[in-house]
Amino acid sequence: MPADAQFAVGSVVFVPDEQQAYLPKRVASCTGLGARTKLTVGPLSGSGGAAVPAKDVADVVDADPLALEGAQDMVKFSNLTEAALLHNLRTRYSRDQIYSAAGAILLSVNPFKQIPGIYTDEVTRRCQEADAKALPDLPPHVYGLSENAYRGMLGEQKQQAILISGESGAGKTEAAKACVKYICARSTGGGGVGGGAKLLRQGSHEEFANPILEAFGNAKTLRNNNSSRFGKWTEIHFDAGGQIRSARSTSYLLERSRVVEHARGERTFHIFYQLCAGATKQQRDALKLPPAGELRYLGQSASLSVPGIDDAADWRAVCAAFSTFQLTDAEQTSLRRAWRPAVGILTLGNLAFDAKEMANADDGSCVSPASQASLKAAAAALDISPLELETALTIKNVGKFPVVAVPQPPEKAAVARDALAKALYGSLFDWIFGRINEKMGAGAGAALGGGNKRTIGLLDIFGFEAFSRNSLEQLLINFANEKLMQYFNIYIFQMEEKECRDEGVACPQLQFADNSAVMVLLEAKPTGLMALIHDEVLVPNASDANLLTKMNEAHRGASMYRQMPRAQGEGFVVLHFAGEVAYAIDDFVAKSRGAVPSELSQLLGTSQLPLRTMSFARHRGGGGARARLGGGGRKVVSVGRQFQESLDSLMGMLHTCSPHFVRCIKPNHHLAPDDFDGAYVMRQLQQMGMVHVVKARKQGFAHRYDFDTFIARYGYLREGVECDA
Ligand code: AOV
Ligand code: MG
Repeated sequence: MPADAQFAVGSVVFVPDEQQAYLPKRVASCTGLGARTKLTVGPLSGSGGAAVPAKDVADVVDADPLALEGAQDMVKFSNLTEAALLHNLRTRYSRDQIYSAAGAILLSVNPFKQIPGIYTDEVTRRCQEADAKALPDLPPHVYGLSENAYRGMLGEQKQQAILISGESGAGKTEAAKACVKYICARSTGGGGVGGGAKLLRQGSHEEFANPILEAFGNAKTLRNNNSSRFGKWTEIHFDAGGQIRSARSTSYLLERSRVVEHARGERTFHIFYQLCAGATKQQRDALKLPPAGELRYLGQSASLSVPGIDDAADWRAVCAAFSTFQLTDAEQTSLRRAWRPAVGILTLGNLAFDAKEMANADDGSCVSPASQASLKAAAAALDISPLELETALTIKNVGKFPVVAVPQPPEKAAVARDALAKALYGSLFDWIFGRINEKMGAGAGAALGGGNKRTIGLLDIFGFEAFSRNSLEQLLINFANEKLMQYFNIYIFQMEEKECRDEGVACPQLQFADNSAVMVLLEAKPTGLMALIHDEVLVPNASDANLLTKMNEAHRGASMYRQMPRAQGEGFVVLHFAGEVAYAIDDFVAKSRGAVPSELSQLLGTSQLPLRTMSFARHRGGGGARARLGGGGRKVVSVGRQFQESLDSLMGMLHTCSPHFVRCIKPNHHLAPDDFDGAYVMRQLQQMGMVHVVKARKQGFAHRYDFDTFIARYGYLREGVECDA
């Protein structure tokens, strides 16, 4: 290369590209240095070339040969750039190698197709039989990562956590399922044990827990046809011999609002469509289930069926899963009764209210004549009196001495109806979760981690969300992602620096995507956004407008906070680590209260259904934002505060674990196989702070063991090695 040219003719460089972020090109000619560089590039093979636009020249970088090859571990690049990371993933993806490593972090690019041979017994065996020296050199795989966690659990005597992140549809849930499948297979071979452990060892977590949890907790969204609408922490507990003893899952923030409304092109939870499509005539008659097309909450015909989803077959899988459960007769009866609240919710959705009726009726009720049948059906399904249901929805008791019955306008009755449907579904979901936990042998009420060091936990939590319209749900989800990012930073970067200091070795200055400023904005007390939202619920004149005023006053001028431009409506903007999100303030206070009117909670207490055994009472901690029915005079815990508390307890536990990170990437928007949208993938890599991560891993010390563990794993290397010292 001439001394006065930036790039050598014939060398390969990564050139900015609007659609693909960067593409590899061969240098055809190059003159000048720095800002004066004039560059023409052509295809990798063949001749010819075109000038690189002046604005892009500064971003052209030499291509690392390993990235062109598609290397297993990107920490090994000598010329580490974001272009190299991207191209390495692209090259591997084109060969159906969906996994890559960045040191100890596993990257997974969703193939959106079944790739033969990647989850076979042979791959399991290879990971299981690899010795300590060979394991890190195996092709990157979730099985290898799970094997590492399994060995860590046995060897380090420390809880292990597999933390899976990525945006909606990136493959988190599928990765989590693969990990559980591997771990179940890995720990088989011991003597037979009863109950949950046996079910797990047989791999039945796949066969029965997943179909049930996905039926109740997943839905079709625009981003994923099987999107998890809740976060999940699953723990698997082992005995000293490494055999599974029990398992337990905790759910976080079920998106209950989806029960009553969903965006165009999306659906409510799968279970409702499965019930309608799959129940036999006899079951439908017994449940008095109206045809799906008549049920408003299902979104009418627009979203009843989805190409690629067979609701009737899925219903059969859910029913079969319930049988695999090995339930007692009493449990089966109780579960069958769980369909009744589901029907109750669907028929409630058809209740309509109108003001004209209110004027005519003696009792001030506004239930429309056309929905009298739905009122009866909902009351029958919920095993309560129709008259009392009507009264509870349409009349509010105000004051204490005396109590005054105030008829509610149609809009308020509709809000009460939806609040009831959401609370019922939340309770049904918690109840199903509890039954599965019992069956898995962990007991419904066990604490996170359960104090058992021989545990592997898996976190499959909703990714960062930034829609055109965002509300409290998105703020909580993004708050959870900030917390995980903070944990990731602490683990990867700060611990790296601290350990270097503690060990007395020189540590390079590490750059990382520090999100501490936004964490202060969100969780500082007493003026962080989470605290202000919680406190607003407690004041007598609470309103969305007052809340917004308080937020604006507390954070005017803060670097991570802005008022939403008026033209977009009333709200605020947070500069999250993964990008800016504008939150509309409407309904923040009501959503944060999340309560069901006390009239309705009292009424449901009279039902003979398992509703009463469902967790209608308010729970503090664990289990996320549950249905809370008002009344009872207990201390108010807002939805946000409850979520914050359950996250804090999860984080507290994670800080005692050895983490294993899986970062999932979605290759394109339209869920298609063999389609790598470079610009879209690049945005995800940037949001994950991946370039900083790989640089830090390279500069720092990628693997850390205490002395004893190190000797236990690598002691064999001493044998036959002559030592000068
Ligand atoms: P998510 O959990 O990350 O989204 P999923 O795990 O549900 O995403 O994956 C979405 C879809 O991608 C799945 O239904 C599969 O069709 C496909 N897929 C994912 N991983 C694989 C794989 N390893 N092999 C083949 N197909 C795969 V969300 O739950 O929406 O954030 O809230
Ligand atoms: Mg998921």
